[in-house]
Amino acid sequence: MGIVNVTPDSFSDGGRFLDPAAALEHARRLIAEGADILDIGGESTRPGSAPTPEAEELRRVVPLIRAIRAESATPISIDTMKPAVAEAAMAAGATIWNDVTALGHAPTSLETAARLGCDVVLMHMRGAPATMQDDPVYEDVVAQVSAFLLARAEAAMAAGVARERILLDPGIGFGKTTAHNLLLLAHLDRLVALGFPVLLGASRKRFIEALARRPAAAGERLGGSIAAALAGAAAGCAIVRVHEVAATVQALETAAAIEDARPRD
Ligand code: HH2
Repeated sequence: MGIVNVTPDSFSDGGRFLDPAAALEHARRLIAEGADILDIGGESTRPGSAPTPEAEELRRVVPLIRAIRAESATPISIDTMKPAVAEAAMAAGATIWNDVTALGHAPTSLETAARLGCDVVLMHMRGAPATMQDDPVYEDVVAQVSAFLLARAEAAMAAGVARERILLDPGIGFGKTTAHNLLLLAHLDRLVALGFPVLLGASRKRFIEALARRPAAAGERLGGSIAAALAGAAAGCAIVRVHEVAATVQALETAAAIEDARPRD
């Protein structure tokens, strides 16, 4: 899944693709590099970010989705917490609702997802982006994130979302310390064992710099991003959400080929 952020303030590429022509060009490039899905976002969820008004978010994402759909069959995901934005995105040609609030932001989110019949990504976040990094504490982060995701999947199904439409995401960096992120990355197999496809979004996130021996600005975290993507693939994650598609695809292909060549007993 390649990321197209149409925002002025995303943590790693804010402002680069706010211009519609630049965003479309970026989407084309990610498809050419091997993205199987494009994730379009019009509201930044980086730590401390302010909410985006609905009309502005619609203005950023809907024409872009239409333009991509007019020239490509690559599946499109809309990264939004607003039901009205998800609905407009689906009408424009998206088929996946990626919601960092696990359909918990608006009272109508669950029923809207059920009515739209789209795939839904349910992500774990602690609190809201404005405050989520204020001293996050968990007793057992893997167990708590798993329990939360399972409860949200059950709520979605109770509202009428089909089981096979649901994907789960641990929400790396969303209300988590570096230690929490590492525990989640080391136990992705436990999330996969819940029985839903798992999406992993670790690309360019801050924990990579926290682990590095040298400072690494957001655009300098490709190595760590690939390491996390490979860990996700090895644990059975279905989708990795990344900024740098070409290098990630190459890494995944090489890792898969090495795995295939391993002796089996
Ligand atoms: N991370 C970000 C945004 N959306 N969605 C899912 N399902 N999983 C994630 O890990 C995830 C996400 C944050 O990254 P980015 O899109 O690069 O930045 P921003 O939120 O600042 O636009």
